[in-house]
Amino acid sequence: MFVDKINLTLLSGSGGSGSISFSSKSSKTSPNGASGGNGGSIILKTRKDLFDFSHIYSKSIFKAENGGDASKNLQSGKNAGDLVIEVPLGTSIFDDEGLISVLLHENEELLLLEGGKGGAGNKDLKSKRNPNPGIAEQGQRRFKKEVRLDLSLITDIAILGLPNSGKSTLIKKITNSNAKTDSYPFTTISPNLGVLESLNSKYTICDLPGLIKGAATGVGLGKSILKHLMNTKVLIFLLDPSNTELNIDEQIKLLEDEIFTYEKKLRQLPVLKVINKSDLSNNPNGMINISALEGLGIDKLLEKIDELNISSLKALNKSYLRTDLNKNEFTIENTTQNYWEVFGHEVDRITNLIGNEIDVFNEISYRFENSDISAELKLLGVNNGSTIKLGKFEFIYE
Ligand SMILES: Nc1nc2c(ncn2[C@@H]2O[C@H](COP(=O)(O)OP(=O)(O)OP(=O)(O)O)[C@@H](O)[C@H]2O)c(=O)[nH]1
Ligand SMILES: [Mg+2]
Repeated sequence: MFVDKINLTLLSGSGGSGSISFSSKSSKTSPNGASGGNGGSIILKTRKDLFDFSHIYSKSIFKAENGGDASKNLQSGKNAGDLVIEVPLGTSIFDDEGLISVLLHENEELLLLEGGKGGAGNKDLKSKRNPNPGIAEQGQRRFKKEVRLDLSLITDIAILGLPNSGKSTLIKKITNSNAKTDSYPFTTISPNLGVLESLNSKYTICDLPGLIKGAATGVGLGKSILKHLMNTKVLIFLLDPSNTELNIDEQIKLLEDEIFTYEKKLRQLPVLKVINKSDLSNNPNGMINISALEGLGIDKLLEKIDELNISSLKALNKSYLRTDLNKNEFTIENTTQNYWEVFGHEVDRITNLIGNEIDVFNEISYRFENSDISAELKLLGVNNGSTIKLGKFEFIYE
């Protein structure tokens, strides 16, 4: 089964906790609690020989390992390995805010979800303010993300036509594909890929399901066919003179209408208009005439393909990466008058401390005062005496 859309739930690993311990030499003690290990991140990586998501289809939840907790006396926790999910070239990644990234190149990596950072031990929390802290950070909690992956196949040439025009017969004839062909329409319901070796070059070709009127607005397989055109460089319109409903010009019009309605920039791609089934009728037309079934005119077609110098052409899709990924975020809610509640990862970073109560309180106050949250609250006009809730901590703003 060809899977070109998939939803995944991603969970990175939590960071391990730092430790609280002290070395004591004679009467002097000094903190020596080490840091916890980082949790595993989730990375997408493209692999050239993948052409859909069927290898991850049965597994929709991906969970990276947690970092190890630190032990006493300078023993750090172990960093967890990253979880790498392999995807085909041409993968677009979306979350509920929209497009995150488009991966088009071989071995391209996207750090999609960072692992939780390991917590600092009391050794690393030493400061002028507190040279002998009895506190450690807990590991940062895991991050969770729901994403949708959508594939637009990367090919040199896409064969388009109405149902039954002979697209699959053609790809079978000129490539190593063993696409299914039959005399009824809609034989092909997902793309077939093949590699064409001409005298000069090698091309990847894709035979798509038949296009019908309304495809661009979702009729039939519509958009799930047309999206593959975003990563191809040349279109072949395969036209069928034996079609009893639409003549050649009407077929061209239908294909153009649907393709350009879907995306007007597709006008930039070169189109080879090819009349198939020329064994059945004479077509004294300026276009390329072939019979995919009987192999007539194929040499001429390959010649035309070579003339396009496809390696110098570009597909429409561009690499893309949204920049706000993995940001330290927070949201502030002013639920009732003089009561401000703050949520998000930045809150965790400030408050995830364990140990001696006074040291914990002092450290949180210090972090809060130096954080973007404090600056934002000022901008929002929070009054002195208001209550601020940060995670499970509440305090009065002054
Ligand atoms: N006479 C003749 N018949 C052909 C030729 N090419 C394809 N056919 C026939 O046309 C019918 C449809 O061929 P397919 O290759 O399955 O057509 P398709 O465009 O892939 O069809 P869909 O996948 O349904 O869109 C089959 O019966 C083929 O044998 C040709 O050059 N000459
Ligand atoms: Mg077909």
